[in-house]
Amino acid sequence: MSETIQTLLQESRTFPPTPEFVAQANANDPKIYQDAAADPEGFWEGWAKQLDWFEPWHTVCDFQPPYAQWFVGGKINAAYNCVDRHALGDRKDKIAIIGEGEPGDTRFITYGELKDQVSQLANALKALGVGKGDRVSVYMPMIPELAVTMLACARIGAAHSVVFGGFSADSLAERTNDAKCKVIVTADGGWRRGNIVPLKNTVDETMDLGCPTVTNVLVLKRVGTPGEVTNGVVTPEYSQGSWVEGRDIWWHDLVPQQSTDCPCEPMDSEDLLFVLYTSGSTGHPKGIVHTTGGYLTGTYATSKLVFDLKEDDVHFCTADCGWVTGHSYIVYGPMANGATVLMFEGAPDTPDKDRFWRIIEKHKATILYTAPTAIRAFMKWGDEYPNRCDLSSLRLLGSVGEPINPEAWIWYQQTIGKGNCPVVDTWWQTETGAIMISPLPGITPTKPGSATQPFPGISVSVYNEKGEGKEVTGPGIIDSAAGGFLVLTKPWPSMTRGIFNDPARFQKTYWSKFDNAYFAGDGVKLDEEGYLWLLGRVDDIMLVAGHNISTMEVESALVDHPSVAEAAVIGKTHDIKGQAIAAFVILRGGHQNHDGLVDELKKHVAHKIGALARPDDIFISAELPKTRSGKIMRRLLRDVAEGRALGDTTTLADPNVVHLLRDKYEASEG
Ligand code: 6R9
Repeated sequence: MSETIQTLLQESRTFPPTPEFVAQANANDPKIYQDAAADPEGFWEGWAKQLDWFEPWHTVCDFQPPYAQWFVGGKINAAYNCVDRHALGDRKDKIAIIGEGEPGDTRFITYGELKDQVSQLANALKALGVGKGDRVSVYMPMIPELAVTMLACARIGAAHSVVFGGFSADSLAERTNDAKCKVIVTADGGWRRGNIVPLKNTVDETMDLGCPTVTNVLVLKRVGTPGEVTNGVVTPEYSQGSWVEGRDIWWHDLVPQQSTDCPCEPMDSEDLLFVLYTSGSTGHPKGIVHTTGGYLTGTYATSKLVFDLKEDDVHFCTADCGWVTGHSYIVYGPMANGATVLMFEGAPDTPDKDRFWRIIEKHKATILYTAPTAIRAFMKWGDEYPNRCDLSSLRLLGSVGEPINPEAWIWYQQTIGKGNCPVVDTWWQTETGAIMISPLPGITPTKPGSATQPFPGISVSVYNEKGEGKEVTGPGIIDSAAGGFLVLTKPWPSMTRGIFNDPARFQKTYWSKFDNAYFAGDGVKLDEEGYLWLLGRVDDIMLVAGHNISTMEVESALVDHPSVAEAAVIGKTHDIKGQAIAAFVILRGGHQNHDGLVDELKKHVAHKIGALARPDDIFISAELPKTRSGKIMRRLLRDVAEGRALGDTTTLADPNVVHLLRDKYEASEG
């Protein structure tokens, strides 16, 4: 981005916290921002002290860019903090995990039971030769045993590498080999839209590709054999894979026999807790490294303040543990707080499009944390689904994963929150470990579409191309509006400690654009009141006739039109303008394409942003190419619009979508 973003979002609605919410909020004094800004290390140290340590640290932070160490010299165990300290205290009989299977089978696991289950699995892993410093691949459905496995690894000091169950054998092999995992923990299968995801079969294919470091595959029985019945739902035919004697071990043959006694390994604050692979724009995935003390401190503090976690909350984060959101806001953050978390195995439209709302009603969930892509799908499906369920237990709503357009924000706040729940739009990354930019629900007036302000103790800088810029440390602590690159210059406890076995790539990807500063890859705009507006990845900024326009602004304007459910916008090479705007649009339920609609949409964008943002092409489509975590792959849409061969499609949730879309697009071009 060579110049300031020209077109600012025209969003002026603000929602201050209600007095009732403020009165009970975990954070309700704005002074927290000033105090943290004056002494960030002291601020974080205060949070670290709320965790249980075996030995104290001698140094709070040692920052040698690009690496930081936190709570140096301290000894701690993440499983102890997430399980034992609750099980040994007042929360022994409190529900830790509510597991909602897709067939509707429900399990309730108390902290006391969780301690036993985690310990037994930890002993089983030890029996398979896994110890401190080893790595374990985890390839499981979203059921309680996934969290149990992560915590069992943490208990014995082995690092987990969770691989989302939708990934292929190639992806699992690449990640398993990069991390040199000793064991793969999996299940026979998982439920998804009434079908079985054949996890064990994929692990067999993975092993056939060659995983020389893997000695055993531990297999949980989840779906059983075809014809078996779970909660009235019959397991359909699926590929069960084969059984390799000696290598494959059933969970039920090994784990329940183990002792429920397994000491927590005292880990160095800076010992590896997990590796989590994220796809890079090029090349093979990056193994993002997180260590123990700092990561736990960051996720603990943000869970408590951003979600306002209380003893009676039921926290429903809809992410899969294959993504960082599941690591930080299903497992480590909420459980370090002793919260009750919900884990849902299936799809939001199975058996019907009201599934999330039924789950909230059934378990009286109080906090919902989901992604804009899901919210837009719900809008498209129609209000009848949430409206037929009792959502009155909800008291706070969160969003993560992408910029949330104001229309979706308002819909979420009104249709799901009934106007009574604060909405926290949280910006962060796999690499940041914990939430970095977000409202504090008892303090921050929100603006739909803005992630608002840095979390206390976090400084965000908005840089121009030359690395000049402004630092934002709290509400209003800036002097004028600017737009540019989102950069973090000060260390924070949960920051990644690098890319597994690839320090050069770490330096190059994040620390080379600006001196001694972490470049997040996102564009951001700062308004006059010090609010941050995330604009998406910088590769998603278009340069149209000399103007910087973010794809997200145009998408927001399109989704603001009553007939549009979702939009993806790209810059398409143009002889005169440099780039021209092309949009792919999905209509809302009940709306049909008709003569004049495309023109109406173009006018709508011109009206909302300005004539320069008027799209040249609008293509009405049934679906958009998305990654498995729901992010739109604009790179592929550029290939479609520019008539190029499609680039790498392996990270797509459904590669067919983009092929179909290309065929239709080309047909429409005639
Ligand atoms: C937690 C997670 C990180 C990227 C990030 C940004 C986008 C996430 C956002 C957001 C705008 C938000 N992103 N939250 N953009 N507003 N509230 O999603 O991690 O999968 O590593 O993705 O997601 O572009 O850089 P990860």
